[in-house]
Amino acid sequence: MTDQSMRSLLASLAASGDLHHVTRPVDPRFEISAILSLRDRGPAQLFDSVNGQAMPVLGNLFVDRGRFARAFGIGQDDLPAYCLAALDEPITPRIVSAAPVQEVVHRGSLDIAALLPVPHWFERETAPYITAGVIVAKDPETGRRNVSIARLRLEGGARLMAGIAKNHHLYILAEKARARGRELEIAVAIGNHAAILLGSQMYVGLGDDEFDIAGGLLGEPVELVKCLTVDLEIPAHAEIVLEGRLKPEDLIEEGPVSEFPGFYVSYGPGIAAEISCITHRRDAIYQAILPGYAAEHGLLGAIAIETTLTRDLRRSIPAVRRVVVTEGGMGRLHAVIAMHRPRLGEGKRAILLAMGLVNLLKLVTVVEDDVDPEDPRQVEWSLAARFRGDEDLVVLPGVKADRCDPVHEQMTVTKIGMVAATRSGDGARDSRSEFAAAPREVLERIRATLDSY
Ligand SMILES: Cc1cc2nc3c(=O)[nH]c(=O)nc-3n(C[C@H](O)[C@H](O)[C@H](O)COP(=O)(O)O)c2cc1C
Ligand SMILES: [Mn+2]
Repeated sequence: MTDQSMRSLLASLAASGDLHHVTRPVDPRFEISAILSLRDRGPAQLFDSVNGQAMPVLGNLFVDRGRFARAFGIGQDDLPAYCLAALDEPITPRIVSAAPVQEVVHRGSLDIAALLPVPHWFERETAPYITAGVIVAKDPETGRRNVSIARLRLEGGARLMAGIAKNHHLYILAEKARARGRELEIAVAIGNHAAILLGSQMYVGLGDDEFDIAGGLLGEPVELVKCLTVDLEIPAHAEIVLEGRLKPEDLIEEGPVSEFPGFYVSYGPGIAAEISCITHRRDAIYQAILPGYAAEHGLLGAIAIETTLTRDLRRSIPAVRRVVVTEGGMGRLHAVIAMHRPRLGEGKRAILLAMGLVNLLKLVTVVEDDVDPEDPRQVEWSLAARFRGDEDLVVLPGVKADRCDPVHEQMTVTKIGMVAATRSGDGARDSRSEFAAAPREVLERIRATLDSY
């Protein structure tokens, strides 16, 4: 059986020197934020000593694709196929009766800020935010489970505030509860295996349980345990769980909050939540995800978009091999689609389909699969080598935008597509698709023995 906690990954990172212990005491107010952003690409950071707090804080855990591959026990090249397989073969969770996450139980009048070392991230944000909280809820109509992340701001005592986008399922569930004059039970799991975090981000339908995808990623059912004060189940191997209710009639003005483009935004009012119980492991580690324009925040969304989009594009256009949502594009707005010998016009078709399927995408570049779509240099090389501005460019002004797009006007944006592919027609290859190289057999022989030279 797999270790369904985040701890075997921590042990593996420690063994390879990819886990840095910050032993010097840090202030949860801005200091953790500063250290994580200054070390955004390096080893995971474990803050052993947080002022005024008993629990350590872990940050920058999933800052590159290799970390996800390591968590799944696979090679990094296999990650895209591995994620696709999980989407195609979801596994239903299993309920267990005892769980490490319920070793310690706090009930009664709770002060979240005293129990958990929640960082205050940025200067103009008015309070600390829980950023790695995976929120479980059930549809008041159908009883179907939903799992997703929304940042939760500390409002004092047992109160929180969630700013949820109106198109997200969790918002739709809260609306359904409000229409029935009810509150929406939630459980928030902090400190999770990669499968749970990534599963929570997958673009699946309303009514699809993201824990099924997480099970696919684990290769076995996610073990869930029943909550103590709400009728929900949460990952048994998480570090910390908060149980409570969203109160859809109780709105709190959010004010400035950081968003993935890196700027502050003001979305208006968020929904209040009241926490009734906190449980955690005896030696719990508080996981934090640096929000804003940061590697981990970007990558969680990027891999999820890539996986669902690859599946959906391939259903209509088999020549699609890979989709990469780029880091410079904030892990949300720009994608590269690698296609195998696209027919004339097929690249443009993939662009239109991708933009239609994922509202966030506004710059999509098609390359051929003889280049690595993960490498920005090779993508630019493709533009230099294969893109003709007069014919291979698609410009679509006035398309509906996501609320997060930094340049949207009245929620619309200009979308751009570029096809950087050779013109092969039906089978005939352009001479400019043939790379100059030594004979294949020589290359292969030397490659196999290169270390001896
Ligand atoms: C670190 C992190 C923080 C996020 N914070 C929020 C948030 O505050 N509000 C929100 O609406 N979505 C947020 N998201 C995005 C949602 O979790 C994501 O779009 C998810 O797929 C929504 O799922 P749902 O439609 O099932 O609710 C965040 C994602 C990550 C990775
Ligand atoms: Mn959902």
